[in-house]
Amino acid sequence: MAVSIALAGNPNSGKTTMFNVLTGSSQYVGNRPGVTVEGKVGQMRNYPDVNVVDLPGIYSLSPYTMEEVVTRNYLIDEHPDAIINLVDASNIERNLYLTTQLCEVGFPVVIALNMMDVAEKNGDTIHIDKLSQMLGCDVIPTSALKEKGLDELCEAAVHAAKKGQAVFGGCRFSPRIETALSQIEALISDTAEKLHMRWFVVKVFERDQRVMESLNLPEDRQKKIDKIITKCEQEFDDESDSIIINERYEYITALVKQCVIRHELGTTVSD
Ligand code: GDP
Ligand code: MG
Ligand code: K
Repeated sequence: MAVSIALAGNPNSGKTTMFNVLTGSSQYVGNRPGVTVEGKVGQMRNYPDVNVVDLPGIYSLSPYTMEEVVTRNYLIDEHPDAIINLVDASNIERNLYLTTQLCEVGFPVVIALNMMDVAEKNGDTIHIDKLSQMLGCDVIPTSALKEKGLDELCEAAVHAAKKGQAVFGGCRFSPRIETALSQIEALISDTAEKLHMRWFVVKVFERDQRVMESLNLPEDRQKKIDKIITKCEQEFDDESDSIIINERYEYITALVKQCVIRHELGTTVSD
């Protein structure tokens, strides 16, 4: 059976350009957001048994836009063998917000750190090994436009897909939130698919209605879960989904501080 590898990333991170160079297709490339709504499929160059799927551009795996829902459903229902997450190297903080979520879904993830030509022109230095180590997945510098890094990317992605080792990464949240997440996990662990457990647990904490419905939990468990979440919300004086958003950004800020040196500052981003 063919291996399938999905391209996921923010709008304008270069997914369609990458899809075209990896598959020899000529899909429309442009600056319009949301151009790609249905995932297009093509064969990976040099790998006849590998399919590449171009997913819609998204900023988050929340359920608020059609693109987000298409991508979520594709990941959870169709089970790609690996995800190539396109990250715009010249806009790394914003792009990593989605990365932290993709790393929670449970598939092997390889990051194509794209637009490296732009980052280099800006004089930025990105410590690839450190970034890879902190995120727990391979990071391959690429330029889809200049066709750089493509062989390395294909090799890493195919290797990850065939090895099938999921990334159980993403952020570590604060201890209080991790405690609540463990309590939720205990209440859904016999219903939610093990592969996607981290994803389900975080989504339940965020009170994601679609995920709650898909789990079809008995009422007493729903009540217990609600109590766990409400307690955190009271302690943090914030809604659960914004607690998660804030902690993701804190995590990314710390990560970028260690991995990216901006030219114009000559020092790390936050100094
Ligand atoms: P998508 O929205 O993620 O599918 O992104 P597109 O493939 O449509 O690309 C958005 C824009 O970025 C287009 O103008 C591309 O030519 C350009 N682009 C894509 N990859 C690169 C790259 O690696 N370097 C540079 N400089 N531009 C790129
Ligand atoms: Mg596109
Ligand atoms: K686009």
